Amino acid sequence: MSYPIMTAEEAARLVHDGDQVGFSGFTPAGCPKVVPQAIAHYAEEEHAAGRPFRIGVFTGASTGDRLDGALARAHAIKFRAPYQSNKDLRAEINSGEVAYCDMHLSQLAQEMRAGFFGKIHVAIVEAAELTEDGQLVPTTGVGILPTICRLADRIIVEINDRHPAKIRGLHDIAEPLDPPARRELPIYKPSDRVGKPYVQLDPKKVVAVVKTSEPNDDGGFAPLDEVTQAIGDNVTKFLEEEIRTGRIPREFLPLQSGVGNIANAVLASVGKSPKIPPFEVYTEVIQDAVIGLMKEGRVKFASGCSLSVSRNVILDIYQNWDFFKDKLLLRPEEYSNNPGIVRRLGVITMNTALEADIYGNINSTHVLGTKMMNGIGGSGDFTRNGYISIFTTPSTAKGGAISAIVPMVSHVDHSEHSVKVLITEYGIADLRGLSPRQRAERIIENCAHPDYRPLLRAYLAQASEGQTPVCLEKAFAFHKAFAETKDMRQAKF
Ligand code: 0RQ
Repeated sequence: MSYPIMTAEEAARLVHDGDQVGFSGFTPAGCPKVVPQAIAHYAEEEHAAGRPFRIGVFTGASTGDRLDGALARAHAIKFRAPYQSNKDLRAEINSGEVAYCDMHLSQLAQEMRAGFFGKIHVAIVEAAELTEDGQLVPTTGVGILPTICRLADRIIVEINDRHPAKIRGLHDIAEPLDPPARRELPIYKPSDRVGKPYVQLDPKKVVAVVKTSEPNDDGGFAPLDEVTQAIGDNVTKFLEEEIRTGRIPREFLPLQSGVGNIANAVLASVGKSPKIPPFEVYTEVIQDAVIGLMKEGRVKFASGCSLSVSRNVILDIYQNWDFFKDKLLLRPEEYSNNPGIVRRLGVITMNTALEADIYGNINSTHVLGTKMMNGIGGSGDFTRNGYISIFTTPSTAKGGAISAIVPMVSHVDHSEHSVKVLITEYGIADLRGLSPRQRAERIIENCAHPDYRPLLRAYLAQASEGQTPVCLEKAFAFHKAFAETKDMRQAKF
């Protein structure tokens, strides 16, 4: 069959007010680019004509500015799940204009299939190739791609010729059976394949094919500074000691690392250690540091859901495809983030906190308790099930006016039960096997910024009762001080 070739503007008109729309990709990698922008323009025209136009947006994770940013600025989003990191969308979420459902990424596809979100009308997906019989080869991000292609009535495909046909084979695409028919997902090492190198879709559902050459957005990373370097070195020191004592097997275990500057810096530092053998990565986002370490022979294999790398790095990968093709694998997030597989493989997880409390609870999502930053993403999928789950954070934010170590977190994403190690630029708090009282001592001593240690000790002195010594009256004294004076150091105990 021949597909209807259209412009992005024509394709955008196939999306209607009230539709629930699924998009491919994970981070800006693999997201459609020109059709979402055209939908944003169409929404603005509809609004100008006095007609409503708002859609539900489902993605793998965060997207590019041409998707979340453009649609948010056009006031075209009424519902959003499961993760975002765009400043304009964040503003709409925090003002209440967009209903945002922050959730564990591994669960989204199953919950969509189960009908928890209602009907999915349209799938808009990026592809490197689409054959006449409906084999779709994704690009650099997968996310929920196979599920939305199956659930949607209408599929719009952006064929992006920046991604060469030779990447067929980069992907391992499968969807598990749903309960009660589900069996184990047979991945026993990061390089195991369980699916096909393409998404099989029904060609009759393809209502438009749009051709483009647009590259992924290129965020880039901040250069290492003293703080991120010290955090990376502390993580490395911790892992080296675990290998030395035999608590981590000598051949090492697969690593997961989160998104952002700190995660990228941590992985780069771990990779340089001569005491850590070459290792594998089982993660969701493969960032620049992994590719650099692969070239140095330090990373043997990386399985993820997206290749979220800078533009020069993706060019390097495609130019040296023979070297990379048997070292990289991209899967749907239902597999890359699957809690059962993470537990089975013994993945060592490394994620970033906004704030941690002295008992070991982590807030990764809400600035000062109420304002959404990005979302929990895959951090919960990995943290709860990791062999050892590590959280890193600089000890302070905003020039020292905010302590990342607080008496009580203002929002909980990862509870004390899931968090095994906390690391800042000042040191390592190994929390394994400790009671809340012991954890509090260790976190204050090893991780808090020296300016805040006396304040945290003063708090703890007033919070002396119970298994978890919380002083309910003063638990949010840091946050209250910041709200009143813009400086947590003004907290009074
Ligand atoms: O803001 O840039 O305006 O100064 O938060 O902080 O230190 O640059 O950290 O870029 O690594 O992101 C938790 C957000 C960290 C991220 C988070 C301010 C700080 C700065 C960013 P400015 P940094 P990073 C899998 C893993 C959840 C999802 C996850 C994240 C900005 O790692 O979204 O782990 N994690 N996914 O100044 C107020 C505090 C603060 C604070 C920092 N306590 N209060 N502001 N900031 N601490 C990936 C996926 O799922 C796709």
